[in-house]
Amino acid sequence: MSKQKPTSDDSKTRLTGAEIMWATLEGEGVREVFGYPGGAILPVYDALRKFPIRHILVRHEQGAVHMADGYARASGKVGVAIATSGPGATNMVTGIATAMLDSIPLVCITGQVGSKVLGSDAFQEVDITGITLPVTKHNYLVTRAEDVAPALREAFHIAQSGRPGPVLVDITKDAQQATAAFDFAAAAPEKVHVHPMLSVTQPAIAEAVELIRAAQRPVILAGHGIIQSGAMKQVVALAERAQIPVACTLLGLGGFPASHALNLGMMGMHGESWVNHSIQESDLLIALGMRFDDRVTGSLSTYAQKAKKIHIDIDPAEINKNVPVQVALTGDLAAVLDQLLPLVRPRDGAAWLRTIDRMKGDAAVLDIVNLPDNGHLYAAHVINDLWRATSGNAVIATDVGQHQMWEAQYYKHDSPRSLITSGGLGTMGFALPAAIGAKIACPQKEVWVIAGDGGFQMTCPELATIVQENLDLNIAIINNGYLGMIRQWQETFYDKNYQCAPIGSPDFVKLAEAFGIRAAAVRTRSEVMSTVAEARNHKGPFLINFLVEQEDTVYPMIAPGSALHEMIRRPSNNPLVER
Ligand SMILES: Cc1cc2nc3c(=O)[nH]c(=O)nc-3n(C[C@H](O)[C@H](O)[C@H](O)COP(=O)(O)OP(=O)(O)OC[C@H]3O[C@@H](n4cnc5c(N)ncnc54)[C@H](O)[C@@H]3O)c2cc1C
Ligand SMILES: Cc1ncc(C[n+]2csc(CCOP(=O)(O)OP(=O)(O)O)c2C)c(N)n1
Ligand SMILES: [Mg+2]
Repeated sequence: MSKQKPTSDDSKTRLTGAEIMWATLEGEGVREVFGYPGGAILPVYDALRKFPIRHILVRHEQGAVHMADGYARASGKVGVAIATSGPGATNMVTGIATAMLDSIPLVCITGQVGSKVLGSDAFQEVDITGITLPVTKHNYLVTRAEDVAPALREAFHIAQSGRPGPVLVDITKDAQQATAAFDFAAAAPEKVHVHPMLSVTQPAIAEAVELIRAAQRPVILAGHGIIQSGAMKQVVALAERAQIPVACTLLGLGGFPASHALNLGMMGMHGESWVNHSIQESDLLIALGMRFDDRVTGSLSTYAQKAKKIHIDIDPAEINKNVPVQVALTGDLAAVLDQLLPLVRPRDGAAWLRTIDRMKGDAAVLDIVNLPDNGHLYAAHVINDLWRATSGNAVIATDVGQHQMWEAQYYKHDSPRSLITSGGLGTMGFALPAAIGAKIACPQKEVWVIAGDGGFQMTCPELATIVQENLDLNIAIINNGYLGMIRQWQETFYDKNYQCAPIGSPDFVKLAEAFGIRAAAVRTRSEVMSTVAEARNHKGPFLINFLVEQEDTVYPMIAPGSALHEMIRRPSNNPLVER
């Protein structure tokens, strides 16, 4: 970390460490932060009134980090969360790990006990830099007021450069109280980490171009890195010029428009069968900003055996980590594609696209919109209806479980940053606070939470934050009376031994009303559209408790450790039947 350079006239710019913290955030362009006070961070809260920054008081520090995370995912900016030492800091850990696993840029600031008592088991002392070392991109313990600005400026730089991620800055109470000279410009990081195009040499580019030219059955694997790099246009250009079909990861949804004719849909454990079969039959995979997660590959020893692979990713650690590749182009995706695209010649992909269409014909789900109402309310129908009602334009924050997978299958995302979901850590309780962050980042956008009855109960006290901030966002609880994804695994792999899978809930309508939020329950399909319309027309938050079919299963599914093509398909009596 670079130390702030001394200025010639310190007297004009001397501030407390706490004031320096806010002034630095202001200088970094921060307008909103999410936080919760406590003893070791009180000097910071005392100084807040002097700065034009909106502080959103949360109900739990995990919520603050998920809000900062949702804010970052929706806007592309760095999210900021603040907590006190000890329990405040440890409550942040799940949120930080969630952001780390999905490469989300955050700066988390914690108060720490005084520097003189560090290591003495002082009141509310925990070694939060030690605890978060494995789940942060970097972290700092700041013990002097003059180091506050340089540490924070470096934290912002690290959080958003290269592969983004969360950075924690722990500031002792005496560092917040002491004074130091403040000069924002002088506190800029000395070492700016530039990410060179590590292996983007002309021969490597030429090799990639030749692999694309020669391929008969290419597939683009579209990942989260497309959205993070802002490379959507380049990816569409590549796919269209070379007529290559595109399969998306969960976090890549929206990075390539769902309605595009070349979009196959989501790959992996709950991807549609034609998507996974295309990958297994492919002779060239072009992986763009995705990390071959195990939810995506199934068993590695049987993964895409016939395919050569090109991997474009900003993080060299991802290259050859899970899947060996023939050509690696390590750098920012948009910049790499800018070099590659002019060299790619139009190709005729019709034969391969026809083959995939035939696979699709065999497995395509009938348009569930047109399925007759059989008196049951299926989660897939609810989500598909929500997609139609919002014309696919809403920002959706999902929780984790079956409803998350149905959302991925039945809400079609055409634009980037419109799906906010915890992929890598799979953190239940994420959706509600993340949606709050998204709404604060993008107040003009329509924002919906889609949460399960289990996960919603993990962070529902944040309903109070929605009311406090007067946020106009809507909540859909997909209430199946179960920890549904757990029940599904027990049904399939544990002989239907539904241990601890049924879960009771409060009356969610009454719960919402107790917070001052309008709410309604929906039990039949015929009520879905009218209730969604009521929620959308209502000025202010609205919660809908969808009482859906209890023992419903997400298909297709790949059992853990199985090959990508060994899918458990929809049984013929499933309401979402296949042809
Ligand atoms: C219940 C559950 C079920 C799931 N089922 C599925 C499933 O069926 N299918 C599925 O796909 N996922 C599924 N997931 C999600 C899965 O666990 C992973 O989170 C997801 O596949 C990761 O997608 P990704 O590799 O695109 O994104 P990330 O994990 O975010 O990786 C992004 C990659 O892009 C790179 N990158 C970042 N910025 C840039 C840049 N500027 N330029 C170039 N590269 C960049 C990064 O280095 C990284 O390698 C599931 C999750 C849960 C919780
Ligand atoms: C914090 C946390 N604890 C446990 C899990 C394991 N888990 C994954 S899905 C799931 C069930 C989710 O139930 P619910 O929220 O009702 O959603 P549903 O699957 O029914 O749609 C559980 C317990 C998790 N992902 N996160
Ligand atoms: Mg449930």
